[in-house]
Amino acid sequence: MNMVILTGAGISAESGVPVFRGDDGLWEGHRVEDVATPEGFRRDPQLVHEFYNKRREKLLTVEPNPAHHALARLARDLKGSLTLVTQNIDDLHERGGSPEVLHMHGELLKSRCTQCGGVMECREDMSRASICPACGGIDCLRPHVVWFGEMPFHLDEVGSALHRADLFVSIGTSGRVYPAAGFVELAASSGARTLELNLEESAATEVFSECRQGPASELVPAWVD
Ligand code: BV8
Repeated sequence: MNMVILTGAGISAESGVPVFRGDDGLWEGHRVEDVATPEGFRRDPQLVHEFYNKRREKLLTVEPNPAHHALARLARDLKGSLTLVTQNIDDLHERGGSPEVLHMHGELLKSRCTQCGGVMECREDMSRASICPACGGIDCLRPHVVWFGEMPFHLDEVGSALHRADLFVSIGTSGRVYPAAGFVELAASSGARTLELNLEESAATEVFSECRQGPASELVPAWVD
């Protein structure tokens, strides 16, 4: 049984990581164009560093929830036949015990040098770490995340996993951001069954063969176990 699981901000919401869209969503108070595009970073790198520094500080204070732990159990049971791809840039899947996580939108706890492309751990205020330890460049570090208009990571690997999937499960995503939002159609066109686990209806709900609604920390363990 080949399975692909896609997660979004909703799986980390009960850990205390804010989602993007919704009342106190991350995009509230920030224009996406200003904090999640390469143009915004070029215009005002300090603003963007502050946006990600705040999220990094918050991430270091939260813990994985039962949904993350349940997916780690599933990975152990399914061994190599589970592909876990996340839109999230937090490390809660890893801390919850998942052995392999494809971060298609990058990782909050990493920075990348815009001169040499070097990727390094980053757990502090990146705007102060202005020298690249890999190439010695000055003021050349950016968050290692995928902004709007940038190519997501791991698309080839995810594409082939979707092609051979028997089951595609989407957990905690609004289904508004592409190419992730198109994965369900790719899986269905390859003959996979599709299941959505989400707090409420998403933009893609009617495409799924089955949908269950509720908080991920209850839905995911009930489904896995
Ligand atoms: C690309 C940065 C080219 C990192 C993010 C028109 C049509 C189609 C596409 C486009 C278009 N115009 C522009 C595009 C492309 C664009 C796009 O899709 N725009 C949208 C807005 C229309 N996409 C891109 O630019 C992407 N790159 O297309 O490259 C390309 C691609 C493929 C092949 C060739 C070329 C890059 C997209 C990545 C952008 N970066 N963030 C960061 O700061 O985190 S996007 C941002 O939104 C996050 O990464 C996040 O992952 C993503 C999706 O959000 P969700 O995870 O779904 O979170 P959200 O808050 O929206 O929803 C939360 C859900 O959880 C809700 O449904 C809620 O009900 C649920 N929930 C809440 N609590 C719980 C819960 N569920 C369960 N339990 C709970 N307790």
